Amino acid sequence: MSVPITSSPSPDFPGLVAAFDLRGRFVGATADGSGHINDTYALTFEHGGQRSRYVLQRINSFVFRQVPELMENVRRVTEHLRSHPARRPGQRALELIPTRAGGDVYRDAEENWWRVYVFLEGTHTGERVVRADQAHDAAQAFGDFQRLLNDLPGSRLHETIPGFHHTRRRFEALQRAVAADAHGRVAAARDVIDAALARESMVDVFQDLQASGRMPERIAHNDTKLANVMFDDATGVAVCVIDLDTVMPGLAPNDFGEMVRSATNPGTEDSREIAGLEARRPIFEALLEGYLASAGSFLNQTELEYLPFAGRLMTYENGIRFLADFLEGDIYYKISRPGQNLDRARNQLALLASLEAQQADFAAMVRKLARP
Ligand code: GN1
Ligand code: MG
Repeated sequence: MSVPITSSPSPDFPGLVAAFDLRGRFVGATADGSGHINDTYALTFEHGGQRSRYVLQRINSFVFRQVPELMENVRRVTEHLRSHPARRPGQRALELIPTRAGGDVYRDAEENWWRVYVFLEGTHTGERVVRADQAHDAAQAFGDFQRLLNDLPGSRLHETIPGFHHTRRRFEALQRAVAADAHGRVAAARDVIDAALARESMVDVFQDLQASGRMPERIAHNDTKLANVMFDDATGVAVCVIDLDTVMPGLAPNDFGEMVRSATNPGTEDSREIAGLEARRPIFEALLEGYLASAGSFLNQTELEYLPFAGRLMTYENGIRFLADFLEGDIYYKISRPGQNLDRARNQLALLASLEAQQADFAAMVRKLARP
């Protein structure tokens, strides 16, 4: 089995910078971003007395096995979004800087994959949803993202992680991790494992709906947390969706579900304070209103009906993924302390319980707001 790449102490920035078609004098690099997967740096350049910034990322090739295909997706999607006539005024899209060899991605001598985006000046990301209007605007931006990609020309996008939201496979991976107990951690996680295995009835719902033709395949973002939306510093408006590595064929409700998972949580997914944890109802409502404002025009009846379920499913799926990773020795998600993946799993299962408790209320909200 391959081992995950570990962060090298300091990348060779001058060497990397020279591989890309960047103008001006390289001033410096700083670590940036909060993702669990890739390594991200902000690069500063000076050109004719002006400063410009870029985002340099090392793509985690343990997680993303087919980087050239991933980058082909990113290239097609960003170009389509940037030139789409139906995008909202002020809406922006990521822009790749090509390598000097004319490609989208650079492979260094250690076989690391690197890419560079233009830095979105004058914007910031939100780590956590504080106000309902942020949830509304982020959800509208992700709905717009789906809407504009409905007419992406050409072949089907590559599946950058095959079976990413195939919940049955995630469930089976958890079962294998429990059976193997390779690190002797099952005992410590018993309560969470039991809570996860008890919900097996959730795992086939979306794959069955898709197989029966009721839920169509679309292009989904697949990582729709607030940290992946950039807000304009001056106006506060959500102007750009980022982190396009998992953009691929998928189900629209999963993107809404991932927003519910990440935004209705009153704390972060890392929080150990889960006693009395309650999914925030006003945030769910704001997400729903924002998402329907952009995606309401194309979603079918089944997709609409299953929006609340998608919130529970994504919470569940992330929970069992964190749990399996804990049992397998923390090989997938970055951690900064022992037990963090178990805490994340416990947090997600607590959030799930609260989403379940409010299920009827959320379903009624959808029926009220999603009227044609
Ligand atoms: C990972 O890249 P990042 O940290 O935003 C993960 C998502 C999870 C998320 C949980 C490729 O996202 O699926 O929902 O962590 N991405 C991948 O925070 O596995
Ligand atoms: Mg991501």
